[in-house]
Amino acid sequence: MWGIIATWRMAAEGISEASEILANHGDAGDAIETAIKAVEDFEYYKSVGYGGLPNEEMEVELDAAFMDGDTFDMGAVAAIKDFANPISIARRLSQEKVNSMLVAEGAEKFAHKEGFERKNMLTERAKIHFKNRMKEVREQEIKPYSGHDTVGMVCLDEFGKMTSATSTSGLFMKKKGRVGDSPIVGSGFYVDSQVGGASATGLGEDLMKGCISYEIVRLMKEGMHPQAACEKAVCDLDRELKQRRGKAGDLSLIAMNHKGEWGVATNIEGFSFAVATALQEPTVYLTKMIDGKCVHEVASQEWLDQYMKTRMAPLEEK
Ligand code: SD4
Repeated sequence: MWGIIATWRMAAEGISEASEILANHGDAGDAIETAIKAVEDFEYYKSVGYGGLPNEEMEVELDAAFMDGDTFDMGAVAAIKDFANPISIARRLSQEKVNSMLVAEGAEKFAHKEGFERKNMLTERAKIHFKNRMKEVREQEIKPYSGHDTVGMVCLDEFGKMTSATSTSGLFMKKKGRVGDSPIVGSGFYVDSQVGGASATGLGEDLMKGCISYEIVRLMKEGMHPQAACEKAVCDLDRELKQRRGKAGDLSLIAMNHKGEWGVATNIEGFSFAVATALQEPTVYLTKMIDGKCVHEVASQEWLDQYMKTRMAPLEEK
């Protein structure tokens, strides 16, 4: 059995590439890195890699992580600027026994020394988004942070090895140096090849309060199906946050177990995800929570076409 699951529609092309690697007896580390790079490289996805939206100083600071579920090796970068593929740097760091999570200049120095590709990640399109948002924030008192989609994945190869990985530009207009859940083990991602893995997208500040990716893996270890584990973890954290703090941020989780069974849960409307396994062609789903249970629907061709059209539509300064 092999399989790969990822947050958001934007992962679909990467998932397709990865599924070919996995079908041809490839490694879960190579497959997941390839899939995440595809998202990082596509400039119209505005919350991951090239084209990612900047912080409040109009700089693109990126977070990424990689974990190997056989050895628990993990590597992460946070608030890194001007490198094309943060995921590859995170994977390289996962081979280090110490110093495997680096931030800002330290991460950049490491990446430079290791010969990773430098790239100015701020696109003209992202600059327009920034200027328009600044104007909206000034005129309409809207929250600057809305509009953010981290890519997070879990992958299983034919040999039983599992990996998990994330990549994000974090929250639009975040403070310089702000780090979310995505590079934080247990919150943005976790994987154990003997059990399964999980990865998150949403409001990092709230996802971290539940160590939610680890919690899902823990529930799967107790025998829960990934779907039940995701639903329980998301509902419990959503409820606790509302009880104690009056509100809960966006929480969306994907998971896969060591058998290639998968699950997804969210507390928002319109969460999409992509999945492919030895038994299932790459498929994009939309999901919503009804009475504590998530209902997944295959995305229609019309929805998929519209998605790309809006992402790539010409953008003008307001
Ligand atoms: C963060 N969790 O930096 C990320 C952002 C995200 O969907 O996932 N957005 O908090």
